[in-house]
Amino acid sequence: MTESLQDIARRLVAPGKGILAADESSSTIKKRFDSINLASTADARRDYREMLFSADQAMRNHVSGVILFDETIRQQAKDGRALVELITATGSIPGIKVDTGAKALAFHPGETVTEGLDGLRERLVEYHKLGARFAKWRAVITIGETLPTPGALSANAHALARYAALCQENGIVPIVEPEVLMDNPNATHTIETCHKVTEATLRVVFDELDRARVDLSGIILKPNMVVPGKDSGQKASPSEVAERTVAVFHAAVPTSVPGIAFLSGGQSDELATEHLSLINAIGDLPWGITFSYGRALQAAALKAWGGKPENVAAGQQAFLHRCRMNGLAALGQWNAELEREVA
Ligand code: 5MM
Repeated sequence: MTESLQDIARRLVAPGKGILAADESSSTIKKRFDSINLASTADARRDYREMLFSADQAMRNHVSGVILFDETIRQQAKDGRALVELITATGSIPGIKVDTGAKALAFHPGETVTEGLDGLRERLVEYHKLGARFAKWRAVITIGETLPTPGALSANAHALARYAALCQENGIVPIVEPEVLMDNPNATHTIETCHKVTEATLRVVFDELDRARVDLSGIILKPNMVVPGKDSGQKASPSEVAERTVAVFHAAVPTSVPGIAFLSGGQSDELATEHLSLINAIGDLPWGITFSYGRALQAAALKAWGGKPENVAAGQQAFLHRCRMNGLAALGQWNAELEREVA
């Protein structure tokens, strides 16, 4: 039986579970591998992802879905099984990144628009056959003295909406990711500015989704949290981050959206977990709120693995630890003592 968009979306934000963003494009995974002095070959990328997806306990108990890159959805594990099969065997749902990246937006210096709409309908049909049941598209919004501009906001929101409609037409749940950056060069903006820009961005995104006739009950929103820019010198308390983030959602996210799954955006592993937990601890929220972390789930595992087959168990252990901590955060039950105890 075909699962409905609503059922898939609800499974992605099941209590205590969240999404592993493993959709690094070739240039990003190369950067990650550079940090452990590992050459980024197709086999090394396969080995790394195989290590993560076969971490049985982590996947089974804490990972509702995995976002893959085009290469990965077509790759086989060492035993010949498709990597997608490793994921489904744990009960987790395979997903796919379908945008082709953020490109300079004409007449908008310092801003980008995310591309990938050409041929998307046909690609979605193929990805569905390959097992993907949800997709992801990331729009990038930069804060600067005069940024973001209305032109960049609407171009990105429009593309997100067209992508989301195409996904739903093909039985695929769209993850709608408008990321307001915290770690762009010279990110001196305050938390107050991030608050305003995130709210304005989400309003434009939901206007465009509505105009494109997207069914909000069959999407997942993947936003940033409201935090100060990394060069601002401002130190916001975790509770302020949580309160402002939830205030933005109440102002701009319709309650028909079933789930919100955060990106980590360059926050430290532990802070990304703490913020998520405090957000959930606020309670009485109409959305399922969880993680869809890339760096904050993988950084420790990548380091422990180091590209060496003899370190697979250590890499999986580090991955399990971050998954457990974030699983607790998704329930609003994480605390720092627990983090150190288990570590
Ligand atoms: C895993 O990183 C994703 C892919 O980025 P590139 O296309 O640049 O390689 C990225 O879209 C990711 O899914 C989100 O930004 C969340 O990741 P973080 O690391 O911010 O949690």
